[in-house]
Amino acid sequence: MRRPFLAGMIPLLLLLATGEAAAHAMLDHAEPRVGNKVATTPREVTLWFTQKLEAAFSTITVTDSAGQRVDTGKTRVSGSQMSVALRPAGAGTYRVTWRVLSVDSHSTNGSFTFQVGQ
Ligand SMILES: [Cu+2]
Repeated sequence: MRRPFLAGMIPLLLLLATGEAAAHAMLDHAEPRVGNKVATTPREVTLWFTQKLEAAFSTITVTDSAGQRVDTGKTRVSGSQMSVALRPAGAGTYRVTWRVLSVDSHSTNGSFTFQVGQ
């Protein structure tokens, strides 16, 4: 009986050991992809996180090469995913800045860029 019990404990201990680092909502991936180049301005930017988000305190802002806001200001949150629509804008480097509050009440933030153009 002893061996199966220990074997069962190991994944649990690993989970507990890494739980602290994995506890916050971090950016998992994005569309457009982080650092990627797309031909035309996307209609919206969507971010996926490692944890569910609190809608009231989670926002995305997107600025163009001139630093002007190009997002509509209405971030939509659904589970661990959030998106914001973009106004039509030209070629250049876009910066996506995000701030989220995860359901465990920790806030995290970050930013990345993507390119629009041929
Ligand atoms: Cu956390």
